[in-house]
Amino acid sequence: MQIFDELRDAVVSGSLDKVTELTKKALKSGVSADDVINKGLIAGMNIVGPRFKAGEMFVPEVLMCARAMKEGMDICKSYMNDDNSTEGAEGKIVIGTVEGDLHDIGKNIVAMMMETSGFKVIDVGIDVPAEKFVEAVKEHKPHLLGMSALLTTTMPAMKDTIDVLKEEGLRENLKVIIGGAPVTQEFADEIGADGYAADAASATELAKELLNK
Ligand code: B1M
Repeated sequence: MQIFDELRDAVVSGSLDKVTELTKKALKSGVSADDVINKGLIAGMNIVGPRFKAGEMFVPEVLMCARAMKEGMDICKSYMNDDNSTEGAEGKIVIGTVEGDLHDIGKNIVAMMMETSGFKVIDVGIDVPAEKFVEAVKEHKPHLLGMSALLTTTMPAMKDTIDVLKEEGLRENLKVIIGGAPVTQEFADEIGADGYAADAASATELAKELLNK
């Protein structure tokens, strides 16, 4: 569909105005928010990633793409959240990006999808130290803790958080799920997480499965 190509290109060029306009246009014409996100916005970031890696795009440009993408997601969220009546019906999750890591696009998509699937989501943000995750668990008493990492160097912070949860006696009644581009099921097993998900839809399914056990 042409609108998806236009949206994808608007994300790649980091144009906030164009992404805003096209996202609204697509949603108003009846395209689902899921499709706008997956076929337009994420498709754009999938082009940005390799270009960034190849040195063809630099941090300031990628930040503009991220900002445009976030705006598009916020607009989608307002469409998806028309009916909040199921909020919390599936359970409660505290979610954040681990210490040292500032990437939040994927985490935000996971949070948004969980929220629209009936979870109450407490988003503790980016660069979250183990102690802050633990504080949030104590305060909100969630069923699940979700951690995201995009850097190989910040993956160990997931294990650190699980270790502190154990020390504080908070691990037993809590399901821990992890994700992010460099994270794998093998890593999840290695650090004692309850599960790994490759994308936002799988994260939501996994969360439901874990709570229904
Ligand atoms: Co960064 N960055 N970045 N970056 N960045 C990567 C991750 C990188 C792979 C690019 C590359 O060089 N190839 C590379 C990491 C290499 C590595 O560790 N092996 C990298 C680097 C090196 C860096 C810096 C060090 C660059 C520098 O400064 N020289 C720096 C680090 C800053 C820091 O965190 N301390 C940096 C900075 C940035 C920006 C700020 C410019 C920007 C982030 C903006 C933001 O997030 N607000 C940025 C971006 C955008 C990227 C890439 C291009 C795109 C990431 C993204 O948003 N993808 C990325 C390249 C890439 O991944 N191909 C890259 C789209 C998003 C929808 O996918 O996040 O994977 P993703 O989320 C998915 C799944 O992974 C999953 O579901 C999501 C939705 O489907 N998922 C979960 C995510 N979290 C989950 C949690 C779950 C379950 C599933 O359960 C709880």
